[in-house]
Amino acid sequence: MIPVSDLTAVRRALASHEIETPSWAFGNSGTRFKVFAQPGVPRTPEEKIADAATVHRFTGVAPQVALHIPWDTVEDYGALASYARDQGVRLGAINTNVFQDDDYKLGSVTNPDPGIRRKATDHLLEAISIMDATGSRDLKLWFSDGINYPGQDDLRTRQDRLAQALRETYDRLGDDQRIVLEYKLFEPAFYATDVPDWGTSYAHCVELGEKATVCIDTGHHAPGTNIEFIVAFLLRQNKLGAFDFNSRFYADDDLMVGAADPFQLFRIMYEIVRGDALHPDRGIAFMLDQCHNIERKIPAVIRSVMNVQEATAKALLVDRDALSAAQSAGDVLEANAVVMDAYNTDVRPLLAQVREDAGLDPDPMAAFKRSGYQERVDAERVGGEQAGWGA
Ligand code: AOS
Ligand code: ZN
Ligand code: ZN
Repeated sequence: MIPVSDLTAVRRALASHEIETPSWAFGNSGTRFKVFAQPGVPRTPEEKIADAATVHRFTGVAPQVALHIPWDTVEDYGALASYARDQGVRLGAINTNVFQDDDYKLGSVTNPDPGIRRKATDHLLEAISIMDATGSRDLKLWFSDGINYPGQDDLRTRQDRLAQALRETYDRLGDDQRIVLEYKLFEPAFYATDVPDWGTSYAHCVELGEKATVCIDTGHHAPGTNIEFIVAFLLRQNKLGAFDFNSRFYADDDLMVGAADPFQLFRIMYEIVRGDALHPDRGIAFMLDQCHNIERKIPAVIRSVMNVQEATAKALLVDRDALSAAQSAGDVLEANAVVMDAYNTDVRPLLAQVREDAGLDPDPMAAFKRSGYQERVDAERVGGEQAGWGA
């Protein structure tokens, strides 16, 4: 592990790391079986932003909140951006929604009906206009498109339709804007999804150009997939744009990141550190994409942010010189020991110190609990919104 005397750089890296929270994590959500409504959930996009700002106030590393359109539709997006600024946060990725409309039963941008493809692409273009108003950099694209049965539609033609919609969308991007294209193995389509894996996303992004990059949702792979390999590969190609962090035991569970497999999160963050891609200037968006169906939402997001920080701190503690010496010497056990030493370090005191240095409470969970924020919004907000899932 890195000697204590060298911790300044680690502390600096941790202080500059940024994690983006999703507006929908603060709303009611559930499974297809039941949505358990909670008191105090936001009724408006502004209230979601206020909750995200609360997470930032206690953690100091979550200054950006992602929106989902149309769940976060407002009249004036410029005004929403200044509201966010007043709360101490910025508006982040604009997530598009071409999956929650009866028209999209057979797909959105890959639908056999050209009229429906037009409607879906127009939504993506509208999202870029929203980005113009909010100052957002990232257009987050996730397509639920796919088919349930062999023969239902032509796999190859659907790729052509996808490429066409992506091209039109890409050509509308401003200089400082980009597409982050997410993939997902299955669900809601059960036989073939049109963007099922990182290779498909990567190939479309390469074809589009440098303003298109891949988004890795950690819950969207087959069990056993080596996600850190994907991270290393895409970083090497300059094609990793974003993460949707969450954790899963079975499929796309959208549980708190780092809850199911903190070791996997550490391995992912190690590749980020190894690729020198932690600093916000490097352009990787570390977003959360989670639903808190039964636990209270704001503390769950605070816990998730802390889980990412803990994995990151451990990744930063890997003694890279010792590791590379062991690797060059072919010392398998020593190389593995160097990595495991860092993983097995209790980094909570280090993170408490980083927070104190930033003028924050060393224990964000306890500080939030003491603040009375939850009780206040529980009393003030009646009739909170459903996030959009699990209706
Ligand atoms: C869906 O499974 C994806 O994770 C998308 O990122 C989706 O848009 C997100 O969950 C927010 O709705
Ligand atoms: Zn996602
Ligand atoms: Zn998902």
